[in-house]
Amino acid sequence: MAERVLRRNDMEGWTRAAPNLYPHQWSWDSGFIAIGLAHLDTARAAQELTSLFEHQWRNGKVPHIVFNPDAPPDSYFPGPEHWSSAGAYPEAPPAPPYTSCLCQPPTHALGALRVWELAQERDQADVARGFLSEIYPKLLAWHRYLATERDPEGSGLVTINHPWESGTDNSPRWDGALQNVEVGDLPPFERQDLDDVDHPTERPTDEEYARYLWLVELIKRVRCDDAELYGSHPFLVKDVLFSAILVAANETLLEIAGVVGAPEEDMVLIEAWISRGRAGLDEQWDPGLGLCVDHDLRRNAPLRVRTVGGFAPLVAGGQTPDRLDALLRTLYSTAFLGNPNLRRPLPPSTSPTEAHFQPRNYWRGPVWPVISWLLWRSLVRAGERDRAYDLRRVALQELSGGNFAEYYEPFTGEPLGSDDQSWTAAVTLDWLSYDDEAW
Ligand code: 9WN
Repeated sequence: MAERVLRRNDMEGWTRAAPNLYPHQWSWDSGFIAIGLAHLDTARAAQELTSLFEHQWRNGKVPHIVFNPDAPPDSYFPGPEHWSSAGAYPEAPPAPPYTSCLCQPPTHALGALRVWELAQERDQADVARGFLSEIYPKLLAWHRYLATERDPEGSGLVTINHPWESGTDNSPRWDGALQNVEVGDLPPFERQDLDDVDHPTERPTDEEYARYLWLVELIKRVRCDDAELYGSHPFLVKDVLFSAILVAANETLLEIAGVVGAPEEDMVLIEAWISRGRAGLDEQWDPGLGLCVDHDLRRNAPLRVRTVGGFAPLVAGGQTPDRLDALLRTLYSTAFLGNPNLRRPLPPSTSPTEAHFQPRNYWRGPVWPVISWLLWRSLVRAGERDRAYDLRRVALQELSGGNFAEYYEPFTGEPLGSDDQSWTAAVTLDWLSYDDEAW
């Protein structure tokens, strides 16, 4: 069934994130989708990433959406016309197809390495090696962009300009920082996303959307110039989960660099990014919460909320035994997997102990299978195989309903948001490939 979802969402060379709600190519979805496709077809999995990177900006940025020119008008808001000046930005590639001016967490190297690993099992190492040689310099340029333009302080932490860049759009992680954003003159807008869900409470509010659109407007006004944004933009946040995914992606890039025979200086650079990233995350550790927290650069204040983003150091790996213990204590506490009201011990996007927790609302409570997969992968890498095994088993139970939903209500297991979400199907395929007996 998971395979069928990916085939149905295949747009010949790239995959739409979902059949109705998301008819375009999303950046961090593609990294996960490549992992799923790697189980089905080496060349097609590789193509998922090469097609996305065809639209990489000149400064290395990978846009968060590549708009499908054939999608029906009004199928997604804000659609290509909203970003249409993107073709005119100095760093943007020629348009159409139009791209958004934002970016999302760098899951792409994780996808690329999985293509390589599985291709070897299928006797397709040559195809995959060719793909890695082609994608490696693009991945390096992408990670370099994040390490420089998005971290001029050299803190090891990536700065985001918009909640959409985090991928966890309306998480209460951003509530404090969004208070700095005063919405200016915005033309009236009509949302499309509410048509594709059962109830508007599953999606962000209109007030949140107004802020999102206003931030886009401000980014467009400075022609997406990151240095200018540093000076002027009201939403400037160090995102710990984004930064941790970059560390994980850099570890993977190091492996890819080895396969393609990259020069020694690249290895040294990538290793430095990894150490700097882990050190930056250390600085954001909040002993009271037992989690890592984001940092609002505008107010110079930590954003203290219990969300899955706080497990960033687990995702980044390489933690001391004490820090790993502290993270696991929080993960299995009543704030997360040990919460007695959960239908299944799967990580709610926001802790049910938080005042802002809402069990049906998008990133404010529901369980997202891709986030469970990320934590599962992190547990495996941390040597916590039994815990990882349990997480995967329980996640697959929830997915066996066959909806491949975007997210799930944590207390009932009800599928929410879009059905047939590509990245949900993709991580299902990856989980299914692990043999219970051999575990
Ligand atoms: C805005 C596609 C994307 C995911 C994001 C998720 C949601 C978009 C939206 O869908 O965001 O980018 O319109 O709500 O929050 O993580 O990449 O699946």
